[in-house]
Amino acid sequence: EDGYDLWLRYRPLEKAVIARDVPYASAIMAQGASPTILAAREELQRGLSGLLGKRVPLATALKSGTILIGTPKDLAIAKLALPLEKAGAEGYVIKTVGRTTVIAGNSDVGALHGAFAYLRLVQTRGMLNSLDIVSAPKIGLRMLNHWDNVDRTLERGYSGISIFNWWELPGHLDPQYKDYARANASLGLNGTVLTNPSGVSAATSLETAWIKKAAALAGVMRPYGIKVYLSVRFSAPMEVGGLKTADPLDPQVRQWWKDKADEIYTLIPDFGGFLVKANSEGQPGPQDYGRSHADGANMMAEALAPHHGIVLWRAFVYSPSPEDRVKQSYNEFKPLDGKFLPNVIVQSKNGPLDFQPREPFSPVFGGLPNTSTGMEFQITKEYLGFEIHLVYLAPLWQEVLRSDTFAKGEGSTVARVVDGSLFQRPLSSIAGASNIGTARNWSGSIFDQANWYAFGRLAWDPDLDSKTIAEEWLKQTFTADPKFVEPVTEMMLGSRETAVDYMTPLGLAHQMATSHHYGPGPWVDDAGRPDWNPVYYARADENGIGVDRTATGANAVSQYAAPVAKAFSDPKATPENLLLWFHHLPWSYAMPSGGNLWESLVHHYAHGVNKVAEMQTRWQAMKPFVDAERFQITADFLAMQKENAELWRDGSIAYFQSVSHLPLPDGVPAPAHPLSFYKSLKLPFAPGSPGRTASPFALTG
Ligand code: BDP
Repeated sequence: EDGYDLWLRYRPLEKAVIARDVPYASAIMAQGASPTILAAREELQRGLSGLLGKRVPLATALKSGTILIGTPKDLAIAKLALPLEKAGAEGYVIKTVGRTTVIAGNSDVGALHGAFAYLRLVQTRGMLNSLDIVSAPKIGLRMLNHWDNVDRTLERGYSGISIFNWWELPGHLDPQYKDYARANASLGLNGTVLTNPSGVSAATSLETAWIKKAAALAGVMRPYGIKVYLSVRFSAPMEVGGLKTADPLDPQVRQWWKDKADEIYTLIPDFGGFLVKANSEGQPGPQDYGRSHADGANMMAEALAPHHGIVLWRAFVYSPSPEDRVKQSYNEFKPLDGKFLPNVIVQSKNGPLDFQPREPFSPVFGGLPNTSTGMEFQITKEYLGFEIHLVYLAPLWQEVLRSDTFAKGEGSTVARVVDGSLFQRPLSSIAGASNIGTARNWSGSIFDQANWYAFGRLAWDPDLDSKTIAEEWLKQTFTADPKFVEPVTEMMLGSRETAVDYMTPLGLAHQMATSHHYGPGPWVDDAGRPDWNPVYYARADENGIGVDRTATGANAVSQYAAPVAKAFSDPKATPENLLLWFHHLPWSYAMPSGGNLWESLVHHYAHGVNKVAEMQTRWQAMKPFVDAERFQITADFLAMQKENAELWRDGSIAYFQSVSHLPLPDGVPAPAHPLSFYKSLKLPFAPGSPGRTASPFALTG
């Protein structure tokens, strides 16, 4: 098996489970003939036939064991008095009525989501005899953000090239597009941004010929309830429209965006809207004309509003400035709170810096009560070992979503900001920077499929638990045998902390080598800008390490609500895993968990490597449960991860020891090589390395 089937494998269940399930799934009756209902029927038939090991027929009359799917437009469903009022526009009810299973939504897409949920239930070996399920998504817009360039290179992508073959579009629709839509719909995702917000792709894709290509993709996504969005470049009126300016207050510019929006909606009537990266990392934006982010966003919002389109305006902005980089996004957007039109969402990365293995939550969440604030996670693991390292990201996302902003007192979690309920916002959204490419297994590695899966599941319900999600994914992707599922779930759950340990323990961040971000580079101090340098984020010297972000330093703590600020201001109250993010402390600082700071730091690196070795051993023991191909790629990658983790450990220890001049704690072996060796390491073939890609994005620190 090569992994192409993802979690929609539908291989036959165990014989006993089949015997148990067959009486409840003997035929499928779909009410309605829309493309969406037909897609749901097709999926049910394909899924059940595979799982039950024999073709499940379509039926036109209800019999014992029939699965009935549709909406209350159908009288048979309407008269069942299902609790559909709790299912919302996109959710579903699954209910056993006598010997019939009814899968219903208020809309066809709701029913489709129900079909996928039902198949998940069957695949995870749930009981089918007395179902009574109601589910509705908690977040309105649930989308992937592709950082795919129109030349098909992927920014920060490690899984081949873009699946969107712009050259062949719109003439040829690759069958993979439909499988992509199926996979996303199975998670309940309802949007996809097709193009990269950085670089010229975001202008090119607004040319008429490219809009037609996007329209063809929209046609494939539509039955699956997925709207397409485009990234747009702020200067597009000049690049595409030939205007002399992109000033958002210029009437001609405003007209250009209106005309462009009208054109797009003529070709894509259900187009979702625009994603914008402006005045960030060299991208053009309203500030080039002395205007604010609100001026820029509102201009686009006005153009999209007649068509019910949305502007997703990224909050990831920072510029060379003496101000602490992690404060800049909040500083920029806080004064604009309440100034955005209703169809604007300010989309912030989860942390105030940049998709690090661990950061505190961004103070933008909770800080903008009068602005719809969307979440942006990174599914592609730019800072977490690319496709090579086995790192299950759900625990990271869950940690963020469950963080309490205290914006309206205790319980004001990030999840409640993002789902719009805390501030009663009209719009809510969550986006994941995609890890999908042309690799046969989609994500580059098998275990990175779990990150796509987990993102989608958390987007539907941010309160889901990472353990539940891991178990679901494993059962559908490999086997339901507890001898496999239990140890591998445990391995997945620990994998993120392991990466934190060998890369950036105790609240360190951005210690990655320049530009590609794969290996260690804590010594780097010569990047293009101070805030692209790892030394900026560790501030290590012979006295200590860490960044003082309390009132005596950069005062980033002041951006959080009082109880949070108070905790982060005190090293004793700051979670140990964020200690050096907020505090500069002496090497001799006594750690609550034992030992001093220096010893603790070194131990974390060593522990991380040991944990990777444990993952390797554990995976070897799983050989009997996994097919050869998927077993081998995972084993190979774990071996590569181990080597890389050792480099992280030894390179980091060698560097910090050169600064602290302290002896290594007992039992920790000295780095295998002198510091100069680690400094000399180059990764010329790492994706994203300078010279390796023709893509137009600017590589950053
Ligand atoms: C950084 C990446 C860069 C992206 C940027 C962004 O290194 O490639 O363009 O984030 O999110 O982490 O815009």
